Amino acid sequence: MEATLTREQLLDMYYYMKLTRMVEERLQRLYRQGKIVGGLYRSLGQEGESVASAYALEEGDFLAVMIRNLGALFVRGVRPWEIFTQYMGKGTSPTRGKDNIVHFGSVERGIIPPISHLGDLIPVMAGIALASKMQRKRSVALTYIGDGGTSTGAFHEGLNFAAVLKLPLIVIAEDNGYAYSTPKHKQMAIENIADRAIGYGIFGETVDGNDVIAVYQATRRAIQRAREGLGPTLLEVKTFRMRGHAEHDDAWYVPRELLEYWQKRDPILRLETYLKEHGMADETDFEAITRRIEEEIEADLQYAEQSPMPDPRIALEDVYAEAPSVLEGAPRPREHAAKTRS
Ligand SMILES: Cc1ncc(C[n+]2csc(CCOP(=O)(O)OP(=O)(O)O)c2C)c(N)n1
Repeated sequence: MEATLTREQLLDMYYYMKLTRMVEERLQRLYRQGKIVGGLYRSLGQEGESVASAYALEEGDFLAVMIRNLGALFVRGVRPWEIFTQYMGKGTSPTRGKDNIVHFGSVERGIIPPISHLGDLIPVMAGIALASKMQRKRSVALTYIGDGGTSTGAFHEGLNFAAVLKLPLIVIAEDNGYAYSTPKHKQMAIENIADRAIGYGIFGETVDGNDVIAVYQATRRAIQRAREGLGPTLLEVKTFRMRGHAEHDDAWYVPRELLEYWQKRDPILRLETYLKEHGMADETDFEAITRRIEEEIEADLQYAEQSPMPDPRIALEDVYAEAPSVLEGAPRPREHAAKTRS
């Protein structure tokens, strides 16, 4: 690791990685207690790339995450209570219980809400980058895609469009070995996803995704090129998903040796080792950060647990149109259901 980051910045990234891991651990418990609405998708083992790439952004830039980029949201100012309430479908969640997981946006924080369809975020973020260019702003748009997602049509169309118009778009392609249970070699005939950049005439680079300093520096280079008008970057990060696709998947298809190999390259442990070897931090510092996170999580989880489930009437609010007048004075969904049952 070649350092250009200060001790404070490195410890800051450490905090965000640890926060991601500990929040996801709590989510796992909530999932097993049956308190989560829907599935739980963990980023265990790949927290580093999300945190480091988002950390490289500046105010005014735009970010859109996928299910395994919780760390990037935290860097942008999202707090654990927002994640807990989202996953629990509570009325106090950012989407007021209308959606779950990381499917929410926040214009003030430059967060564009994601879409479940793999690949579709690339043209959306190309559009955000186009708007930035047309308004002569310095903003860049950054988003993520898994190795499986890079085989979709939308990914190719979006990236090609961004390439032709030289848009300030940065796509982090995560090679985490598997797209659900499909190993990478069964869905693409190349070793490095970044090689695809050649086909679009854009800059491509592959970095060690579990080395936060390397990811941060590569993202900074991509941002600089984007701001200089040199167009998009396809930045590939090599990492590994240490759990199944979601909590319902026991990942039986992943060989144990592969997990052991990546366990030794855990991004959090690696940063700890780096900081210790360079005399920048010791166990006491790591413990203090962990304690701080524990307290933050406790308070936020308590709030989430005590939050009410959403009022069904809000399903008609914040949609594209006002509720049709025919619904005015109509019985509320629950009253209506009670009436029709009797
Ligand atoms: C177009 C499309 N096809 C299939 C799915 C279902 N699906 C959701 S996640 C996933 C696997 C994604 O693998 P990858 O892109 O490698 O990301 P990872 O989960 O490894 O981070 C699939 C098949 C989807 N959401 N969209």
